[in-house]
Amino acid sequence: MKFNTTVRNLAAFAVVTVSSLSAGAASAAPTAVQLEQGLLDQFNTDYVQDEQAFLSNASSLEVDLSTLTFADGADSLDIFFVNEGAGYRNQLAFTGGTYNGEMFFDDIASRDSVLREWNGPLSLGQGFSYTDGLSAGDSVVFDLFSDGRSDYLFGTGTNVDGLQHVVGYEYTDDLGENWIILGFEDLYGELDASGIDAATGLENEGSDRDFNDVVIAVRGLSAESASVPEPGMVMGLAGAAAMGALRRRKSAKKA
Ligand SMILES: [Ca+2]
Ligand SMILES: [Ca+2]
Ligand SMILES: [Ca+2]
Repeated sequence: MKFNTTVRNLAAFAVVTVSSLSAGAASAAPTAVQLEQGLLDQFNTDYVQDEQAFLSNASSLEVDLSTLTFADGADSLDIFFVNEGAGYRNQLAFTGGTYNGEMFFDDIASRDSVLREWNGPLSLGQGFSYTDGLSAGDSVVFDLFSDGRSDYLFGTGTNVDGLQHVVGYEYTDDLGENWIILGFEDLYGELDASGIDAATGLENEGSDRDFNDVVIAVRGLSAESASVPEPGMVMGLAGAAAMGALRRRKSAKKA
């Protein structure tokens, strides 16, 4: 009798374990989604920089990307591929909530993009919807793996070349939904820099700083607007409030 009880308990335990594991995996898996054509066209027109066109105001971001969070009231985090103007085959991941380095596009190339590849697997506007694993206020960070070599985050401090590699824009659609559009630069170094970077010993890649190497649109995030930074000024984690105070002090001094 005791033997039978043990077997039943073990069996019950095994069933519970398996079902909770499979439920967890299923709830975390993203759903494939497609961006509405009108919005895709709009984002391509407004936010995809011409190939090799230097984006001179990359340090004057509309959006302070260090403040990206999962929005209060959002049902899901939806990430859509808008375009790519890159010869490299890049990867993109995000971290936030229960996701740690979640790779959502592992080969960013398309037959229909600015710099197309015949065997590119992505179609413009395709994306993923994450419905679990994020709570309102969770910070969300995106990470570009440049052809599997360097990885670049928002900001300058953590990037190997000390430069900005992401620009962000905010867009509100006709339904009142808020979008964050991110444009990434995948080449190492300052504009047109070549040879070895004396500061790091790494090789400059003759960057065009066009920030169109990957462009994505994301729904379900909120961010603080960036104060227009002084030239060369690095936005810290102190955020918009501290920035506002600093600007007020500067204005007062000038006046
Ligand atoms: Ca490009
Ligand atoms: Ca390409
Ligand atoms: Ca570029």
